[in-house]
Amino acid sequence: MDFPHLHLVSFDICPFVQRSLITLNYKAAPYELTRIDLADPPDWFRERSPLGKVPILIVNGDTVLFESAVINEYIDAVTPPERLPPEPLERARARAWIEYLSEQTFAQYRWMTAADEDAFERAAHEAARGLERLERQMADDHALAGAEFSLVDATLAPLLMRYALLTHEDSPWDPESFPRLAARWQWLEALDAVRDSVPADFSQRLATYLDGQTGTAPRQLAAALRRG
Ligand SMILES: N[C@@H](CCC(=O)N[C@@H](CS)C(=O)NCC(=O)O)C(=O)O
Repeated sequence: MDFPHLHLVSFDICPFVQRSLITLNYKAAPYELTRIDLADPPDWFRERSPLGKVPILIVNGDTVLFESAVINEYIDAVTPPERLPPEPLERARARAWIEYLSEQTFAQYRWMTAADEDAFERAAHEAARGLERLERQMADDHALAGAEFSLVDATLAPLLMRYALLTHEDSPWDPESFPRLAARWQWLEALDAVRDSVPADFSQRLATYLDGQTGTAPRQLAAALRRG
């Protein structure tokens, strides 16, 4: 069977797209990339993306896959060896933690874009609880911190990359409080697949996006990003 033509449709600062880029990079899969502006998406994208969201993966020009977790499993399946456990229960557990990380990604977004002080504090609290649970789980769970890269890592890296960049005194992230997550991030950030999953000016692009939000917290975070 010929290797399928993979065409990923992307928005530069989207953490869900980044998961698929990490997977494509890690698996050294050839792909075509089209960046769109989510604030003004082209008509063809509206027609092809069932939920109006990125990422979508267009396979062989006609079949559209959506939902980053599903896209990643497909990429993984066509580029063996697979990076999910083969045993059904372990595989299901890894998928469950990928879902958990999606919730944490939304919590992070609520924190980054909070419209007022109350919302910012609530979101910081919620995000910190999510990270605490993850840190505890990582103590003895190889689904989360195995010896090798997995699709869970492809999902974890975008979340931790943003926390590492968004320094703020009220950040839910603190490497000293989350040593296992911090160690995993140190390992992940050194991977080419992770480094190459965002544009070189990613911080600036994220800062520009945050500057466009209402509320003072996003602008403070944008300023922190610009300071570097
Ligand atoms: N569950 C989806 C979430 C994707 C998602 O929320 N993408 C955002 C950008 S980061 C999006 O396309 N938002 C546009 C919208 O909601 O209209 C996935 O994992 O792919």
